[in-house]
Amino acid sequence: MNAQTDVRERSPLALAILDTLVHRIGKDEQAARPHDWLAATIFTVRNEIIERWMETTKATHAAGAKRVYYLSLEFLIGRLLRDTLANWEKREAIAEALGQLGVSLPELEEIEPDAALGNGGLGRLAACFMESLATLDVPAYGYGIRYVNGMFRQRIDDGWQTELPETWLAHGNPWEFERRESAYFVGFGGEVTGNEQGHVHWKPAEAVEATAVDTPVVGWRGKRVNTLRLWTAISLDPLKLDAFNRGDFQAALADQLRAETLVRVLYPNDSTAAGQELRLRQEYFFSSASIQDIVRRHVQYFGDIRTLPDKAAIQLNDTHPAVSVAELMRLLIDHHDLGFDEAWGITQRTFGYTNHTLLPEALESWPLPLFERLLPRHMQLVYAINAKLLRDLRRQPGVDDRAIAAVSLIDEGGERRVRMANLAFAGSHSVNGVAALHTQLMKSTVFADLHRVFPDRINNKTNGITPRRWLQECNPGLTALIREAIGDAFLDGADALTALAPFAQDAAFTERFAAIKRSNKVALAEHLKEAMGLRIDPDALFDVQIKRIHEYKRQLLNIIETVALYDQIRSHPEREWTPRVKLFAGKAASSYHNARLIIKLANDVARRINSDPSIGGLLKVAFVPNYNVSLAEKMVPAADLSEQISTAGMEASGTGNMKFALNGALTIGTLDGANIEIKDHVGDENIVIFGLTADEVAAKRAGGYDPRAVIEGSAELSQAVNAIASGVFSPDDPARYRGLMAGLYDHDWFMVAADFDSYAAAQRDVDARWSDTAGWRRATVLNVANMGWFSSDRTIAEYAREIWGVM
Ligand code: 26Q
Repeated sequence: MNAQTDVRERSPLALAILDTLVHRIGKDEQAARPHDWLAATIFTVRNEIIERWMETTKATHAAGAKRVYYLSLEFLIGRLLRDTLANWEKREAIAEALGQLGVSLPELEEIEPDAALGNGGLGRLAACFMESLATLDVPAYGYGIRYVNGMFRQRIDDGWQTELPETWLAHGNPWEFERRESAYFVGFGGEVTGNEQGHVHWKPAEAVEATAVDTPVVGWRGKRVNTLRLWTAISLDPLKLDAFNRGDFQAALADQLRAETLVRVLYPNDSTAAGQELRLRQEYFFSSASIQDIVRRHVQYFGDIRTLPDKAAIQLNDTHPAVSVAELMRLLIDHHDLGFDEAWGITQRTFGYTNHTLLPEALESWPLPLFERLLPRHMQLVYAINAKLLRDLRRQPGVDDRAIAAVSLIDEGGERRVRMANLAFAGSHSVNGVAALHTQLMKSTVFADLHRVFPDRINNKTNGITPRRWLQECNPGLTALIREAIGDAFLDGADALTALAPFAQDAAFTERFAAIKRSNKVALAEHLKEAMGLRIDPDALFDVQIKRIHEYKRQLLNIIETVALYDQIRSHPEREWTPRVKLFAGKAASSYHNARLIIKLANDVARRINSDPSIGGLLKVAFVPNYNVSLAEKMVPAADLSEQISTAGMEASGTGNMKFALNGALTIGTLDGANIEIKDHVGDENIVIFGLTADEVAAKRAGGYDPRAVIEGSAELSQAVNAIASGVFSPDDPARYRGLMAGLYDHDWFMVAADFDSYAAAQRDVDARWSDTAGWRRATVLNVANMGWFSSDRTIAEYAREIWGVM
């Protein structure tokens, strides 16, 4: 840290931080370590924010305004200090104050742990939405779980992924406020009894207490501060005195353990996690606490539970909180004495449901016996809802048994299961997809029958990203250049970025733009050298694929093409190859065998290529460990090429694709998810599209696709696949990739072979474009200029008007 300035020159803000350090952290300047300064800074900032937080809450209350509740099992918010200071417009003031204390703000920002309370896109979307809600001055609460261990930390050992616990709370969390007074009982199991008056009573066998922990969410320019409310669990009576009196320490400890276990881990997005009892417990725990909290607040402020839909809009982030539908029904009927039909009307008018996936194996369903054992009252309500749903259906003309079976909340094929997507669909007035193609496919595939019955329910809300974090904060150089060119309007409305378009023709401007990209690449190169000893040339094309590792996202296609390119460079050293750095990062669900193997393959390929002097440094490959929000903030601004190469029809939207394009990377991608809308906005000439369309993929799958013939018909592809299969990249275990490659020959579900030639040709097109420096620069500027529409402010404004009825 820097030399300290004279004590007399300290501003009130510096003195406030110092005072916090001493009185709150209990350290003096000499003893304070970086984490102490970080905590003191956050506490000081938080103090200022609290006033606005209370103001906004009071104003909402006074206005009797409708509130939005975003229920999500994931909030991938990352670090908060830079984001909060930037939005509060206090970053310079705090930097200056800390400077007077000999402390560097950027260094503090860099040691803040990521709140990694999510897997990937769905969790990050929830975080962007929270920021946009506050920015648009929408009264909103995010509800989720305060996982003690969020997403695991990834270490790469000899090329393999190792999962380590993420201990983000090790130094405490100065952002949060524990609200002991906001606590609710959440019961599990037990029995349901009824009396003669028809009153139902559920007596759970066990219960935990959900306690609220609040984090302030500051919108752009500090206009509004909303609340992210995460639930933690404590055992009902921590000491369980009667157990202790009887000397039953085991029982008391078991209770406590059960509560702690509930909020210990975030489940990965793999199908093996589905069906696990603890996951259903988590879903109910947080749904119940959230719905109780919402209902309590409504009754306290407005008195009458019947007006709930006028004052509360609850959005379900995928089906993970779908049991909330049954929970609200339970509270309305059992606690507020409403009749079934009235309760159902209120429920439907209150909920909206967002779907994020079409993969049938990813649609949540629970074995009926498990659901019934854990939630006996909810099981009854699910049956009652189903009876009404199917009864109404029967009255419609042309509804046959097949349609009834498809719409039913219970899957009767084989072991009976409760279908959470059908429950969420039936219990909501709005069901939305997250990109145009995705919404269209919802209507024509997984939800076809429900769509026929409820033709007005499905609607589209194309995803977005917050330009504060994903442009202004992660790319200050580019932000400054844009301001100089077109003024500040884009800071308050990203659509204004279109004013940048004419500058694409201005060579002096595009040169400065390119210089900023280069300096971001230098910064990333330095970081990677420090973090992993990697040496890369900032003048090479940075080709980046960073996202969860999944076969449908086709990291394998990229790796195989890299191997083919490597072969080409060796065979034709006389050609003019574009120097490339291929960067990969992402985590694999720990039980997902092929995803782990793909990580190992990327590392094996990297080792071999990087140590081959014969290609003269023209190609470098690296797998960067522990991908998270903070790493994305470093990699996105430094990318030249954004890999968005999922099998068409499988990526609901993607949001990484938006982040790259907004930071002036060109996309190489399939016609999938939001890539299609990105193409429509940036223009066909400024994006590189390849591969099968979703319709073509479906047709191929239906009509005898022969991957073996495709592989054998492509010299480049078969060479690469055979090299990998025969152990060229794994001499220590030549059989390592035999199974993975055999899968391509056998079925190739993800159409890697089918799209290979088209992808390889697209990559050579990228090379050609890169050689045309002026053309490349023009295209990158036009990407930035046309990406404003993908601001999550636009997305949230659409939700607010069309689903929630606020704004
Ligand atoms: C389900 C059951 C049991 C355990 C875990 C899960 C689970 C957890 C996380 C299922 C799915 C997820 C995450 C899904 C996800 O991130 N989907 C992505 O959502 C983004 C935002 O809409 C889209 O852009 C991506 O296309 C989509 O893949």
